[in-house]
Order: sequence, then C-alpha cells, then structure tokens
Amino acid sequence: MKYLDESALNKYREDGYIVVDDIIDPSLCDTLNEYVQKNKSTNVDRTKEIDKDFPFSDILGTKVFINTLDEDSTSNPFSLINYGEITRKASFLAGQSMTPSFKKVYLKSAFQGDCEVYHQDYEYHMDKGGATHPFKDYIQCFIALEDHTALGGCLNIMRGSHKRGRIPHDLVMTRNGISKLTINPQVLKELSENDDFQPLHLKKGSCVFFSYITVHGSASNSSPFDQTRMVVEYMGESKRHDDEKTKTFLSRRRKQERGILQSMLDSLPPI
Ligand SMILES: O=C(O)CCC(=O)C(=O)O
Ligand SMILES: [Fe+2]
Repeated sequence: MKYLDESALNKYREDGYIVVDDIIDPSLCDTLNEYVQKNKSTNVDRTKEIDKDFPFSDILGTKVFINTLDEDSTSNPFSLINYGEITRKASFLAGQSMTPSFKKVYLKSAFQGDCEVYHQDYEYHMDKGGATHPFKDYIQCFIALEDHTALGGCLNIMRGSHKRGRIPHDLVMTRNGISKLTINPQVLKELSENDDFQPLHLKKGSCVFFSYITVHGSASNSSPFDQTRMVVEYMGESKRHDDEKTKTFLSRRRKQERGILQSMLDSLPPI
C-alpha cells in the first residue's frame, strides 16, 4: 500500500499497524546508509534516550545508533527525506496533527545486531507527560533502510494487540547490557495464542506505522546483511513532554538499573 484512504485507516484501527510502501526512494536509502556507516562512531548522542549502554560488551554494531541527525547541514542526506509526507500520513492515521518528536537510526548490523524485546512504546513515554498524554497522542513510523528479512531480525508485530490496552512491563538488562522494558514471556505466550505474530518483511524504503500500544519486537540479526532501520516518533502537535515529569521518570529508571546492576555484581563469585 502506498496511498492511505478510509479503508487503510480502518485496517490501521483494526490491526494496530499499517505498512506503507516506498516512503523513501531506495536510492536515497543507499545514500543514507553510507552516511550512517561513515558517521556512526561520531554522531552518537544518547542524552535524551532511556536505553543506555553498559560497557559489558566490545561488540559495537549492536549498540551504536545515530540520533543527532543534524539535518540543518546541507551535506546531511537525511535532510532529503520527505518528512512532510510522512507527517501527513502519521496525522491521518492518528486523527490529529502530529509532529516528529524524535528520530533515530538503529544499525542492527550483520551477525551482531541484537534483539529488541517485546514491548509497547507507550511504556517508555507515558510517565513523561502524565494523564494529559494518552497513547492516542503518539504514533511511530518505522522505516526499513535495507530489505528486512526474518533471518536479519525484521520487526515482528502482534496484530490486534493494541485492543488489549496497556500491558504491564518489567525492566530487564539485555545480553548487551542495555536496559529495556518488556512484557513477561508468559503473558506474550498467552497473547500469541489469539493475536497473530506478523514478521514484517519490509522492502528497502518501505515503512510501518503503528500505535503506541501495539506489541512489537525483533530477533537478533543472524544474517550477513546489515538491517538498518530508522524510527520517527510522532507526538500530537500541541503536546510537550513535561520536563519535571521526564526527570523524575528518568531518575526512577536509573535507580532501578542501579538495583539490577548491583544485584548482578552481588551474585558474582568472589575473585
Ligand atoms: O528495531 C527494532 O526492531 C525495534 C525498534 C523499536 O521497537 C522502537 O524503536 O520502538
Ligand atoms: Fe518500540
């Protein structure tokens, strides 16, 4: 699907996501990927991110992503993306004027890119705005900058899971020492009995829009091909995250992470 009409909107409401083809020209994707590879070690700013790296691993391809896209610079090909069109589509699906609030690129490199544990995006944001920011005020656009395959760890979406509302999440430390929020596997098993898991084999330049309570995740990249993806997070145009609430949310998260790390340290045998 390339153009969105009423039946696409109904499908989005029914499934909790919708795939849109050719949102970025594949040749522009190649240029973007080249730029990302050249700048990946210098253009990294995780200050606004809650998923922090912990130095447990020397593998870099799983960790680094670019989130300072520096689009004012004319030499930055990300400025060539037609964000206007993506924003119009996001606004149509969300039923209100949306604005991009955060853009990032995950590398998901060949043989090293790690899994993304299953979650609802709202869990990462709800405490930043409070009751004035219901999940309906957000939508994500996930863009494949290369062909995405199951072996490469494409995004898997649980169709219809948004109808279940918010599901409790736990904080976990992943194998690469990144702290993440995830749904308990037992609950996921129960959900998967009714809701379809859909592996999204997106073509280079295609994207999926999904709601902030649609359950999604992905496996590790065990293929010889990079599977770079770009995420554009959208928020209602009139909404702003509350700085104080965000600070409180982040410090609570840091405290939980310290607790996990401390208990990991405590469980290590004496040297
Ligand atoms: O890269 C992936 O597989 C998932 C990314 C994701 O869940 C997100 O950015 O919200
Ligand atoms: Fe997500």
